[in-house]
Amino acid sequence: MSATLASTPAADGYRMPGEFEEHQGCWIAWPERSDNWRLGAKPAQEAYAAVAEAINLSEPVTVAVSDRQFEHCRTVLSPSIRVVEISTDDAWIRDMGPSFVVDGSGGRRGVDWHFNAWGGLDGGLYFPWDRDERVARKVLEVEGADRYRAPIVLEGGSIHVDGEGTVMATEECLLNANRNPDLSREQIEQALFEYLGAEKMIWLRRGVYNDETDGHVDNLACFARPGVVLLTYAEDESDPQHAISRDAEERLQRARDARGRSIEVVRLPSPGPITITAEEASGVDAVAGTLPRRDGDRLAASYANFYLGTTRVVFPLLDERCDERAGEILRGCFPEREVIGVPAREILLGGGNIHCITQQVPARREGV
Ligand code: KQY
Repeated sequence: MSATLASTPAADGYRMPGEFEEHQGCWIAWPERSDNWRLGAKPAQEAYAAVAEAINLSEPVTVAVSDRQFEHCRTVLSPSIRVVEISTDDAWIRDMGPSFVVDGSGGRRGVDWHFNAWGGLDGGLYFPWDRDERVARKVLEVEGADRYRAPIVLEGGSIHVDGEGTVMATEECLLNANRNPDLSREQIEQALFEYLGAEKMIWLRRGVYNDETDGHVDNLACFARPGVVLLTYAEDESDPQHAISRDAEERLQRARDARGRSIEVVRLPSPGPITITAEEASGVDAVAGTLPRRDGDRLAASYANFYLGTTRVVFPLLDERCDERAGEILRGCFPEREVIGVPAREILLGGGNIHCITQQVPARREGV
């Protein structure tokens, strides 16, 4: 059972914990739409299954799947992975799922943001999106967590928190006219503070080059822990990603977090540039209203788009020239966790990566 509450997380003493804090589990939604995933989504399903299995060794995974794919999904995944029927429009539970918040007395609730498929009729990625819009509420029903209905359009991948009062996001996404055109920057900040239990905003300018989400921060940077941010950094000055990363690094170096700390930036290599091949593009069904996939288009590849599990970090393998280096950097940042790379090109082809297809359920906290 899940009640919808009229108050806000901040008013009730709840906060969104950092992803590096302990989890109870993780949700993933199963891909199947053939106008986003090539070859009827079969290669993407294999990649999603590998991610689910890798995370399931860190914390219990639940997969949301349509009735059409239930038998197949149930058959290919390990029995210890819970599979539940939930209708979706696509498979990005970071964005359509709830953001969980906790208090210090064992409470756990969820924030259900408004979802408009990354821009609605003004640059959104598909139409309609009403099934995605209901996913957060259904997940909260399954989890038995009460729900806050936040009054703004927001995707979970467009924010990162340090769990100690700081929110990080890009202006490109959150201030985009296709999300909350009637709200000022200050009103958006206020809504984030109320619904995430936070008090300080770090604004980056732009997300990864050519990111179809309008620059989600989770593809560019993330908190490894309070005071430390991992940032995708293109060293090649002729790559448009270089100026974006440099600007983000400068902003982070000037910033102070909610506790007044300065931020240490750890650079991750930028893979590629990686582009779609003609064969890959031709495997995607062309449908009016869905973002087309075209031969030669640059993909928004980034190692920052990883899942930070309780005992394992699961990161995307994207470019054999720098996969190993990315893994080493992550191992250096998370010495107490196992760091595992999973082939992720098929997820990238759909427009995101491992962080975008996952949603952690934090452990309840008591006595804090
Ligand atoms: O990166 C994400 N958080 C989601 C990407 C959605 C892409 C839809 N084609």
